[in-house]
Amino acid sequence: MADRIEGHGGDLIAETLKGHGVDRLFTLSGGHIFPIYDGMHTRGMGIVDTRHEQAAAFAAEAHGKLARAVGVCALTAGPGITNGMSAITSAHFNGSPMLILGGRSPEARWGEGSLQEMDHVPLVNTVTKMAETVFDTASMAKVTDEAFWTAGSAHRGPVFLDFPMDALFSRAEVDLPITRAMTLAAVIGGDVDAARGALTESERPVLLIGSDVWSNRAEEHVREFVQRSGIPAVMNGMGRGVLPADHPLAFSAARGHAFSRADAVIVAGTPLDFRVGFGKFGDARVFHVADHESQVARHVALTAGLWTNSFDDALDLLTGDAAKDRSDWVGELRRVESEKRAGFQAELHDERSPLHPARVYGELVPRLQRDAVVICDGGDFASYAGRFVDVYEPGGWLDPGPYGCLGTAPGYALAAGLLYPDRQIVVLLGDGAAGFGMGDWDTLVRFGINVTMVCGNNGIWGLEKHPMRFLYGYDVAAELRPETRYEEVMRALGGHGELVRAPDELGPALERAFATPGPSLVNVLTDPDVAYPRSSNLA
Ligand SMILES: Cc1ncc(C[n+]2csc(CCOP(=O)(O)OP(=O)(O)O)c2C)c(N)n1
Ligand SMILES: [Mg+2]
Repeated sequence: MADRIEGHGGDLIAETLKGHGVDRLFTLSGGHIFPIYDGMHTRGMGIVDTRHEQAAAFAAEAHGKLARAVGVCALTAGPGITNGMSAITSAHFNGSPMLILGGRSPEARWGEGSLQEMDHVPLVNTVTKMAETVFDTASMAKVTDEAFWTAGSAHRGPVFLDFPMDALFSRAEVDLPITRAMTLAAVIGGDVDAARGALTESERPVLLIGSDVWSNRAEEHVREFVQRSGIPAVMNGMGRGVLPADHPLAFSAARGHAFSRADAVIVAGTPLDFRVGFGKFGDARVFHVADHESQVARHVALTAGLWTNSFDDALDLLTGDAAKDRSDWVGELRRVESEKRAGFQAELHDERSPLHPARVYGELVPRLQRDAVVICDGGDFASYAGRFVDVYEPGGWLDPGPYGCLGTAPGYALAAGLLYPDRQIVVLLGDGAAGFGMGDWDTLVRFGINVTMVCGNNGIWGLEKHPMRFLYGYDVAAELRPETRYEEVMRALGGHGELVRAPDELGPALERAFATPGPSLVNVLTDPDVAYPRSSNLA
């Protein structure tokens, strides 16, 4: 990287990003951001253009989650940025490192009514770690560098910059910011005294491993900790796969039992939100270990709240050195896990047509590779994925996270496919969710993304229809058209499509989809009367 550079604003931004190892930009075209394209294009950096800014922004978010490096998108002024808002907000809720480069109408005419003249910073302020308009061309490299570091350091999240068009097209000569390496000494903050050795005597501890274990690159250390301590673990979000699903101390179906019987629950790297019963685990003592002070729960009476850049050191602090035999507890959980899994078998092999949604997983799961990347986008159909899909490698599971935004799939698949052209990438897609992003199936075709989308087509917004009927005895606004031919849409856009009406058609259709390069959609007609057996409170 040159020490000094002369160029337009886009050159300065692109050169800074290149210095940080960025090699692709997700975007949808707009004149306000042409210099950013020019800066990246002339440096041989990839420009991945989508059909809707939500896909560009979700792709940047997913790149951040998967690669554990800041994902970058450029969104044009006004509607480009508002179209990206849901993905920016998802990145905020998910702690995904992401940099949004926004266009902005020219400063010299501000107030005169230029096209898309809008002040974006107040809009994005509440869901970003940093949001700034860079008025001065000569500052663009330096502020981009600062934004990059801010997005990528714990607790990670989205950072927004926009650039007035006149400043972005102008030229400057500047020193390039020096790229710093991030080496931090291990630090543990919070209730350190209350935590020290607190688990030494615990009979029935459970560890919940969440996304920030993965995003802080602590998966190997946490795996070793589990091995050392013998403490059984459950996983959520990007924490799935930190222990392979077939590890003797990994549990999923027994999770409810584990939380209700535990005498201590250690939650590492995920908020104590609705996904974990808001952090109420019966009488268990609760320990929360986060990657930043701001992330430690305040709504739960914690025995100890810790923040750290070294999850395994914090966990070691809790357990102390003494090894304890907890084989009875682990045996109890294994029995429950096996019973629950045996109880799933009937629906996994259900013979009905249209299919029981669980049968889709009965066919799919045995065909998943160990390092498959599984992406969930939908209501009930996606919830079944959480129950039935076993993850064996961390970074192999992408759900929308606590913001629960439908429509993530095309952007998430785009990022995953570009990162891992040789891995199996599978999207579990509700038919309602499909409608949010069909235009970007075209993007998946254009970029040759090897993804198999399996659409659970029940003809309804199932996760809304069933609860509404339960509450009111009727439902409105919950119908979709039955048997919509989503696979024909995929074919029309240049991908591969299959329709499945009966269970025995599904396996061969999946095999053909996996074998076909580029995107495929397997449209599986599923029984609208089956509702996911939900036990958790969402609100
Ligand atoms: C952007 C957005 N809009 C609305 C919702 C509310 N919502 C949650 S699940 C759901 C139904 C999803 O239907 P579908 O994708 O067909 O899956 P199904 O439940 O039928 O399996 C809706 C509308 C949401 N989560 N996100
Ligand atoms: Mg549906």
